[in-house]
Amino acid sequence: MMLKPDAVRAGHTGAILSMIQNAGFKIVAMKMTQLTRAKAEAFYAVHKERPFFGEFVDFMTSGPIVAAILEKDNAVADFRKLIGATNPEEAAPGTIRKLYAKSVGENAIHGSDSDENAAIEAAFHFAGVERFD
Ligand code: 3AN
Repeated sequence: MMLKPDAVRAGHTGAILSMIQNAGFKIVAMKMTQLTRAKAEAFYAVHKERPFFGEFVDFMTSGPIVAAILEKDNAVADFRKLIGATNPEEAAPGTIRKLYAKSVGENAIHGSDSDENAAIEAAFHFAGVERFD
């Protein structure tokens, strides 16, 4: 998962990490870092043809993010339930995006959409010695 620059800038890091831990996720790796343009473009490469891509990369590189690897049974589906819909207006009450997201682009948090992508994204952010799973 990543806490996006809007959430980190607004000082919501602690509150969101608390929600994640209280929902039963174990943090097995974590760091604060800032994505370069090349890294953000690589991370979101599947979206590169979409009209919002350039603007979204501007936003994702606009300040620090917090990246973490989380563990839990059924983690991908349960985490997506916890974070809520991409568009905060459609996110269910009590979800992280309902509470903290500003818009469909600046939506506070990223969660992997499959176990396969979770493994790819974990390797993108963390070396073996930074992982405690
Ligand atoms: P999710 O992050 O919920 O899996 P995706 O995969 O549809 O959502 O979108 C990838 C990222 O692109 C999202 N995190 C979102 O912030 C951004 N995004 C999606 N749609 C738009 C849009 N219409 N305008 C700006 N940014 C968008």
